[in-house]
Amino acid sequence: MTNISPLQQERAKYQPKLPTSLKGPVNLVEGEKTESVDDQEDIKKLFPNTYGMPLITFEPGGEMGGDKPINVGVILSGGQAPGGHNVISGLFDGIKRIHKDSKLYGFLGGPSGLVDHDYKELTADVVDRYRNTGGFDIIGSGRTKLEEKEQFNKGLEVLKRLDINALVIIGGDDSNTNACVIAEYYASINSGVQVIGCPKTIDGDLKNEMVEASFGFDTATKVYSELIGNIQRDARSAKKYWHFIKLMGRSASHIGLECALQTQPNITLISEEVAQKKMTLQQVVDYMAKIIAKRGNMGRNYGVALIPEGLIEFIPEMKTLISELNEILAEGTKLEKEFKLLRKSVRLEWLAEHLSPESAKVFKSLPVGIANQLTLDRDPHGNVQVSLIETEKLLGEMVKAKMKELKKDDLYAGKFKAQYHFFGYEGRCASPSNFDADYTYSIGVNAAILIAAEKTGYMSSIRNLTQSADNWLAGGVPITMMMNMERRHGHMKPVIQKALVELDGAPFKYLESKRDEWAEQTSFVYPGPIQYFGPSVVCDQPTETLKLEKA
Ligand code: FBP
Repeated sequence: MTNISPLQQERAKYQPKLPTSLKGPVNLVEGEKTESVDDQEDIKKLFPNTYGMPLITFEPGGEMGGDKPINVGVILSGGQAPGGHNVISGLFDGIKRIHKDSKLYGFLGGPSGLVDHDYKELTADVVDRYRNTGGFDIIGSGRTKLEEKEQFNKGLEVLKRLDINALVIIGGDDSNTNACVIAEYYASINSGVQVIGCPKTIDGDLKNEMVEASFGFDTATKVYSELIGNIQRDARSAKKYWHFIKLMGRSASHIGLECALQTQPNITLISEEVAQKKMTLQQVVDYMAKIIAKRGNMGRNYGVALIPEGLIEFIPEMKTLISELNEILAEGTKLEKEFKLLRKSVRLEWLAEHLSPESAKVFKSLPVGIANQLTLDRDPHGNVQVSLIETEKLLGEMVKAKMKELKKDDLYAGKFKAQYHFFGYEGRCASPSNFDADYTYSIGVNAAILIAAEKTGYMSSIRNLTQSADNWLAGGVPITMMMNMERRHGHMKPVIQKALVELDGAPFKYLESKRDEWAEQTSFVYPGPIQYFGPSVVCDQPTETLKLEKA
């Protein structure tokens, strides 16, 4: 017996596809100088060394590549996303291609590994064991925020000791914000260490004109869509449950939207739409109840509702409440310290007294469990940990009450029974789809070339992703280009702007055109498991979101 599954053994042999431009020597083409997406003056002032750099494209040919080894340190940061191991294997192969004596070091357990000097060399035999596998276990990940000069200087000590030329940070918007801050600092002190970011997150909210998708989104949404499809088949077979499915994705609803496009459920809530329409919690419940009643009155006492995990933050009254709670609970403040000293039983009451009268009213109306979940520790970047809030149950309870009311008024003749699910962790470490395996390997090789080109403060970017991998465009985007100023932990900070679902974008427009039909009819699609082998029309498809965005 071996602990490597037969599929894993086969996947180990998979050779990820690369864009033609990255297969041999490359030419670096500089594009236009860039500006940040917003707050240009502030960002320029904060990043004098890395602001305004040009876009970079790599084209086949030329002399690129070095005659000396390059040593690189790599960090996996934040939540797991399928393909992280392939970024590392691409990076490894890339630097070895530049010089056979190049070395790759992995900092362990996320950004803290750099500060604590906790690392290991990633040699060929280590890297080979992780090719095309899911997970981040090759070096582990973590959410420590790197923002203090002391941390950067401590990190620099080990980088210098190991003769490391560049640090590659594989992370989401917050981690790449950190990458940008470190790049700026290391450039400002002429440290000789470059910093390159790589776009990771299953949430799909790290994207813009130059970064078409974050890696992991493709695989994770395929896994969730398989599970949703299975549940839809169960719902249609048993005909007795409504399944309320909360989907990860933090603030943005990209995951919910993509899964809806793949599976055609009866209800899909999109947080960004709820915010735009300024819907109250009760209005969201009424919307769901109307569909449930309509189906119930037709004898269809079953269905599937997709709920983005960040929904609660987008309901205006909840948003105000959360931001007031964030201010009160901002780490290190007088109020936060006071709050932490209180007995658990009096905490909610105490908080209500410190909120505005409107927010106190909302706070008191919530089930105690949900109110408590809203007070849990923020993550190191100051975000509410939405994955810990049981929004699906909150909505389920409120819908149940509404169905009773409708029944009393003779507007509903069906039966409502709910089952609850939360899909998130199930998809984050899945074996990467061919798309993610190819995309991440390319991101890694591309990062190695950016390093050889002596660039810093850039994100490794692969575009044109709806084409075959041969035609993908490789290059670099200055991270400052994606930044704006936002309030975090009670202060204005430069951060990468999150990409939320665009309500005038093609993916949402398509959902909007279909959802009434999907609500009333049963139009379920069952995508089945990810296919790794077989016709490319089944195996190598990008997400529906990307296809619609690029159509
Ligand atoms: P990243 O933004 O770091 O990629 O994390 C994404 C995510 O999976 C979110 O969808 C989810 O809200 C969060 O991580 C959960 O965090 P944790 O792993 O700390 O429970």
